[in-house]
Amino acid sequence: MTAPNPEPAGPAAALEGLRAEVEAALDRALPPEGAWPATIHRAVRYSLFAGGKRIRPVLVLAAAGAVGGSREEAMPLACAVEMIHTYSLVHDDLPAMDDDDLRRGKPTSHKVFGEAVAILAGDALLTRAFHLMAEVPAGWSDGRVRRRLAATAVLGEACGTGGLIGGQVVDLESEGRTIDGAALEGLHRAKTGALLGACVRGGAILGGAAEDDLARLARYADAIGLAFQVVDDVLDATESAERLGKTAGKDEAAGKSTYVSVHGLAGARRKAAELRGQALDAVAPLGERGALLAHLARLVVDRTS
Ligand code: GRG
Repeated sequence: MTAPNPEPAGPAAALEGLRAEVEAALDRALPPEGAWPATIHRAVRYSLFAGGKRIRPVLVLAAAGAVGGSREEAMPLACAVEMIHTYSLVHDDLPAMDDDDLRRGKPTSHKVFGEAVAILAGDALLTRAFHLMAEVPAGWSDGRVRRRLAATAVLGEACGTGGLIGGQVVDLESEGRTIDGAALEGLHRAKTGALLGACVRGGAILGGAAEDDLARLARYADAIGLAFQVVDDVLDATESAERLGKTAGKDEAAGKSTYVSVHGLAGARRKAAELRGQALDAVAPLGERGALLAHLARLVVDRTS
């Protein structure tokens, strides 16, 4: 394995550096906008470079770094998770699903390119994500190939019917119905938590984590995966569309149960703070190595968009 990359001073500076590296790697991982057929590459790039926060790829790189792995080793997964996340947003916004006009502060893909191209842009992002994970250079050691395969399996499971897809189906079925706290938690752990969990677990696997660190990072992943959605529910209820870059108050309008409707605003905020505490406790034994993950846990809970 290649040597760990040095971190710039402080987690905030490290985070900015990683974001810039992710932007450049995503750009390299896709055909240029004018490549044949240009429409699909324009649509893919329109959504992928629309200003996402890049929380998921940074989590991959931070998890790999926390166990001594390199960015080079983890970058394909970092790009793959952002492609998959973007595909899920493009498809979620379609008229057949959430029927939304605004995403990442811009008109949604189907508003700009039409429904058929938006569906295909999501498909292209999902396909390219797994293609990228399968691009293993000749000459890699068996151990390195096995780690890449294991991370790919973690990613596939998180996107499947037990994760992202399953959570989305339950979410669609729960529109206009009241669900209890346990059902809501199950839905969120699948729809949002599974992919975030795959970022941390996959990054740790690619970094060559030992069993005890893997278990710590899995606990961290479970906590922030749920915290992310609890905070999303709070923001949906309290923030403007302008700040969120997407339609606000949609959950309530669609008659969906949320952490806020089930537990109240104060209860949802308490839950998010409790989960942040669990995430920080999980990575505390890593000391300085876990500083970026700790910073990200605070960002996920304290974010305002
Ligand atoms: C269509 C298979 C399929 C799944 C859709 C992503 C999703 C599942 C639904 C979108 C609605 C939603 C609230 C999802 C929860 C995940 C979430 C909070 C997404 C937004 O993630 P951010 O805040 O977005 O990281 P950016 O734009 O910053 O990347």
